[in-house]
Amino acid sequence: MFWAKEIECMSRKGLEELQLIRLQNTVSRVYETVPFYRRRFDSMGLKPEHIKSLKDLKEIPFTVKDDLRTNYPYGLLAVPIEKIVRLHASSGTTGKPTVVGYTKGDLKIWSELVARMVVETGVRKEDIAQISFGYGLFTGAFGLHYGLERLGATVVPISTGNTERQIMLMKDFGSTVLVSTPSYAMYMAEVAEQLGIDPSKLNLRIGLFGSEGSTEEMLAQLEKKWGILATENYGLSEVMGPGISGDCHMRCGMHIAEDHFIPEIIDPKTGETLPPGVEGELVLTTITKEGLPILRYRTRDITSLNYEPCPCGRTLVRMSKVQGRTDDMLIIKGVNVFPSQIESVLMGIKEVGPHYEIIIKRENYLDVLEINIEVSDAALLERFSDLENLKNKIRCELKTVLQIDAKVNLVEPQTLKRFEGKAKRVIDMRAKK
Ligand code: DLL
Repeated sequence: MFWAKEIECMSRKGLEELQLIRLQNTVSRVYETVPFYRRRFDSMGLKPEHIKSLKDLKEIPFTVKDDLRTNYPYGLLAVPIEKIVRLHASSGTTGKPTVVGYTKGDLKIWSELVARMVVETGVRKEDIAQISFGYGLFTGAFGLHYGLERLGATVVPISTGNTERQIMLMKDFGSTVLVSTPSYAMYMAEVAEQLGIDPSKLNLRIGLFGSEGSTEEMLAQLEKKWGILATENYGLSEVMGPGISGDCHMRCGMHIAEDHFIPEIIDPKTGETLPPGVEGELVLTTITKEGLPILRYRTRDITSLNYEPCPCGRTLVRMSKVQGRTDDMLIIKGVNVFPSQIESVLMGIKEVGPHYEIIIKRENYLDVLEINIEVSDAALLERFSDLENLKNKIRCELKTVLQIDAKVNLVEPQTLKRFEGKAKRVIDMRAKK
């Protein structure tokens, strides 16, 4: 039930005392060892000893992804490179990736935190965990791998791809836990069905899904298809990787490992701190990292924090599902639209499947939102009036939620692109004009 009960169920007062000591240590350390932070602090007249309470965290300037790029590859490391035993990098779509380095101590904590996170969902050492994340510079596979091994579970490091083989081995090995993106889990279920295997009859009991957003509706579909408890976890490479937060078995928000990270929610426009419960951008400060400590990192992920005690008994704050990223919010005809809002509507309509594509174009200087979505049953495409009714229904529901019109194209099952890693469902063609 618990991995480290004394921490996971700690009183807020005790936790804050621990956080303050660790924060002060981190601030002093980066001031001494990372010229980037020292320059910033000096230019503001800020000294490590000015951080007297957790409230003083606000005095520290934000760190953003560009700071990692500017200091590429090793400029933000707080230890000499000889002390770094592992490098990972995040897959930026443009320019140089952001590089993160881990000391032996960092790797130990990382595996402990992932072990803690998977135990929260109900994973135990008797489980057989199939890791269907891509192994490589991406933190997902190695992060879960060492955490699950730390717990004592049997790890199957199958990586992504060759989906038919994934299903065969899942069956033969009797895998009980699946680690993947939610979109890949959905695709794997489809491949199993094509092979004549009912995924819910396999041995899987828990899904550990992360690395991309998923709606409640998508998780509910995964639960039904696979006959599992579908849980979600969150993380980002700049701060550590997976293990920063994850669902417990109650599935009512992802507990953040607050003994290692201090979360804040800010207004992404003004940078002002927002109160608990209010949605905004998540900012994280690491308080135990040795290799790459990071102060007030702007994640760009939109979420909110809930400090109410959880029915599971844990006192660690819970973050809500990530609503989207500040940089994936689309502005269509002047209206703010998150792809997750579209997914929620589509997943609620039983005649269409979970595979879709969002296309934004500009026609005659006007934005046009177009959605391609697979119907669940190809026979529907033959029945013109049913098809039109379904399109109208989807259009109306989208309009109610988004306040804008969308063009809906219903396409045959299994014709849209499938994803083995993070899904890319939005094609914004406006920038290309
Ligand atoms: O995706 C770390 C990770 C791996 C987390 C495996 C969980 C499982 P990056 O590649 O650096 O690291 O991408 C980080 O992915 O800022 C979010 O925008 C997004 N993300 C990660 N988990 C979730 C989630 C890993 N549960 C970026 N829900 C983050 C929504 C997520 N978005």
